[in-house]
Amino acid sequence: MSKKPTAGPALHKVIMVGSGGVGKSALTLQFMYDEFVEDYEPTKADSYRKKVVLDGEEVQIDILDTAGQEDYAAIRDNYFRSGEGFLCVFSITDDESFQATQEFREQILRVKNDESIPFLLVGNKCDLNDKRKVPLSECQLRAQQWAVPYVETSAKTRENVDKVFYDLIRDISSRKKQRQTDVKQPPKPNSHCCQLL
Ligand SMILES: Nc1nc2c(ncn2[C@@H]2O[C@H](COP(=O)(O)OP(=O)(O)OP(=O)(O)O)[C@@H](O)[C@H]2O)c(=O)[nH]1
Ligand SMILES: [Mg+2]
Repeated sequence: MSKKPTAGPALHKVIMVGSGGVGKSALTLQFMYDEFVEDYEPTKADSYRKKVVLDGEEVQIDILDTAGQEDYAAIRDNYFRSGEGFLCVFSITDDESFQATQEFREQILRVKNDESIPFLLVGNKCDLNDKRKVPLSECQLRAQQWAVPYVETSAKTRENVDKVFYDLIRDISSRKKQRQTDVKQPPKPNSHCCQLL
């Protein structure tokens, strides 16, 4: 008797976005391998895959670490299209990188055409609080305007590193489950429609 093929663990696709040097690769490598990379080597594009247990269920997370440097801006659309969720990273020590998140957000919304795409605003390098250039209140205000969570991280100390990845994949996963139930349940008959007497 032929067995039904069993589906593997769900795969969730996360994209790291943000200006050059804010710590996208450092966050990714800390999450993947529990190590902090001191050297700055600008990324072109790197992808990673990891199995994790999310609320008791095994899932796979696919991380695309994109280039922040402007030289690579033209290829971003293609990368963004494949994303199911985004970590939009800036450095709390660099106001320009905070201002740039506005453009990243706009580009993501344009490419995905979905206002409620899973998305976290991430203020990285929070271990360098004494060099902070972006007030916490400004970060929180922007996140509130976008209706997204704001979390501060440090790829150096590992603070909130797991949190941002897990919160994002939880959001991606619950949206997928919601869509599946929407498909299974036919729309309820419209209570306003006419009845034949
Ligand atoms: N103190 C501190 N340094 C960090 C942190 N995250 C990253 N860095 C440092 O900042 C520099 C840039 O980090 P990357 O992760 O390479 O930056 P990126 O965003 O990937 O840059 P691109 O690949 O050019 O887009 C490196 O020297 C890192 O060691 C952090 O949380 N705290
Ligand atoms: Mg990088």
